[in-house]
Amino acid sequence: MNPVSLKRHGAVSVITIDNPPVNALSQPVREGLIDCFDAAEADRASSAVVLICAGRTFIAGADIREFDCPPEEPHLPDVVSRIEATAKPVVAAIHGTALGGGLEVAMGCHYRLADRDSTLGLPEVKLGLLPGASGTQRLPRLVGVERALEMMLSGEPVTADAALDAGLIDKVTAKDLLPEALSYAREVIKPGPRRVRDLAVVPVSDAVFATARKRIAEKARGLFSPERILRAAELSVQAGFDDGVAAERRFFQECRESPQSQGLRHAFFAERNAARVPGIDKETPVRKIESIAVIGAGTMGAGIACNCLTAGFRVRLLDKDEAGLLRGAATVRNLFEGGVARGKITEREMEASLQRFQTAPDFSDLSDVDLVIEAVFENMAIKKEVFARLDHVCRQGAILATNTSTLDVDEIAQATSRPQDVIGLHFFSPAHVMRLLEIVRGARTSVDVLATALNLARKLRKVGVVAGNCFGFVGNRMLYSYGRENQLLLLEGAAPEYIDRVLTDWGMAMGPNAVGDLAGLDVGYKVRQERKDLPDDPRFYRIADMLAELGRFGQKTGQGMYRYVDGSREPLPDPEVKTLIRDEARRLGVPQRAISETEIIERCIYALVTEGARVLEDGISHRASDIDVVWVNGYGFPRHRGGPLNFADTTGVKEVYRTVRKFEQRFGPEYWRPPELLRKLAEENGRFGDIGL
Ligand code: 3H9
Repeated sequence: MNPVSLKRHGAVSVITIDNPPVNALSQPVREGLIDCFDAAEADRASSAVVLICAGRTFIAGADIREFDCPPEEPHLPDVVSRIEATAKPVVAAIHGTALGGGLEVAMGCHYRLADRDSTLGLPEVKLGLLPGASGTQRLPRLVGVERALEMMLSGEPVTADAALDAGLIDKVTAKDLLPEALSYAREVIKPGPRRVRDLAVVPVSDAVFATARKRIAEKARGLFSPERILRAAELSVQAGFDDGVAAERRFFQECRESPQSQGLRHAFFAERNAARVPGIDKETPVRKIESIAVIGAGTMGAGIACNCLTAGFRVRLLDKDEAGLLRGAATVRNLFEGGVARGKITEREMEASLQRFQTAPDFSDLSDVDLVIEAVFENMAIKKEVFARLDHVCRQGAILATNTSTLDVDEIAQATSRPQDVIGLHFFSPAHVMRLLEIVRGARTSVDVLATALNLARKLRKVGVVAGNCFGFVGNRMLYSYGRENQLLLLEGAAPEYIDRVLTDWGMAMGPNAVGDLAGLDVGYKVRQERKDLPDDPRFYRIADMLAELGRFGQKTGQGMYRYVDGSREPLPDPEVKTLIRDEARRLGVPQRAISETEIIERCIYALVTEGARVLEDGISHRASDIDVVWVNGYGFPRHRGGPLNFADTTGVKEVYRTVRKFEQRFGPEYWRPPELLRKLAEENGRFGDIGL
């Protein structure tokens, strides 16, 4: 079926795009638009044109899937020019989201009318691109350079009302869109076409660009497309429209071919694929969740409570004593007040959320809740005790979730008489901010509980990724390998700040040593103390253990891998730690040496890749891209590299395998024996992205 159709309503031609799910501008849509505009232009009985979309949204952009294939005609910039060249007035009728190429098409139209609930934006930067269908030249003409830069560099959409204020659109309506658009089209027959390309750009001082450049250097360090967006915006002032568009086209092609855009596009689709879980579809029943109890009022519990309240749930918070409960309730309020102070929510929204919040003095208060999320201390005995009590008090059919980050979900489930209702919901700290929710499926977790958890993730505005049950699931299991290499590198002579600098330059949000201090070195220490299956290697996490035993827990004690002064969070290198490491290396017979940046990156990142391969081999993840989603959203892995396994694919699995073999020979097989899957992919010239579902 042709995704673009033309029908005349009296004197107005209506061109409708119907290309579900989001009316992306795939090749047949572009071709259909040219054909329909030609036909509408030729129709003597038609005096104006309305461009509208069927389904849930106006055009949400170019078809991102096509960016991996050779471009096919007609190209989008030509389609936009064709629309603008129409001799009759053209009205874009916008609902849902007009994004990227979608907004560029709308800006090619002569008039723009939007539904009050719609949003408009140029999010290309989030895909490592820049608006490539004249958006960089049209937006500054409509809203001014400063506002255009803000929208293009943040990629954040604006509301219809804000777009109207800014001059991006001409009219907002709360009524039925098509009749409103028809009436608007009849109104503009007289004034006729009005072309954005003919508008002058209001000149701005150089300081505007200098400020934007500074912001990019701070906030988008190492990213490829923001600088090109800026350059294109400069050209909107310095060059004529056609020259600006020609330059934008060149920049767009450079961006499209860049590894960064490939990584960001991979991350986009990986997040959407994560919701596809074998055995679960639209027909799978889900349980109703309206009220949630959170057990454990520490930082994590309070963050989870805040997240659930924001999503509209009723929340009860429980802790072991009154003091803990009061502290937890105060933390929840503080988190909301912080949101108000930063302009993220209004005072009214905060009050509305807090109205749904209660503290629960006792387990018996949990008898009617739909879901319990346990966030108590990471200790199996304590967790089992909590679950046994929950089993006793909760209604049948309530979902019992544990926020454990490492422990065996099946063992916890065995403390109840209803293991089918038990699941892991692993939140990441701060829970009201971090986007990842690792959903751990126990051996007996029922399918409807899993489907409900996936729904819950969406409601909490998180990406839910399903993982099987094993130590640390996907994220923390892999973190162990990454952290192990960091710890060995310390003994071998790389300073904490050197390792952290190399890995953050590579793109990690924080270095592993700064992360350890932030999370608390006592936390990992206690987990290792409980584990029975650690390698028999005196070097294994040795430095972290020593620091924890010295009471150097990190930021909270003012000393850890780094030192901190006057309550500041800035990590300062600590000569005492260097001496401690050097002495311990000597004691253990580990020679210290100069270590290259490449070695640090390869050892830390390939440790992630090899463990990721094992996670796949063991069936803990359904597909490689789920692992990527976990690392990008929960562990600060650079999004523009797509995730550890996408990074392996772009480096070449063969190349990764060769290096892992080299490490095996040099450092021994215990940590570096290549997983079978890695060997097989390397031999077959395969990619992680091709395996799984
Ligand atoms: C661009 O326009 C470049 C131009 O400047 C220049 C070109 C020359 N393409 O997110 P959802 C799929 S760059 C292909 O779950 P929601 C998505 O994969 C583009 N597919 O729904 C999913 O598929 P599936 C600039 C797309 O309601 C399904 O649609 N535009 C595209 O939560 C539903 O998506 C953007 O960056 C696409 N453009 O959110 C906008 N968009 O069901 C990207 C979506 O098989 N899109 N799909 O998994 C979004 O931000 C959200 O999808 C949107 C809807 C807000 C529209």
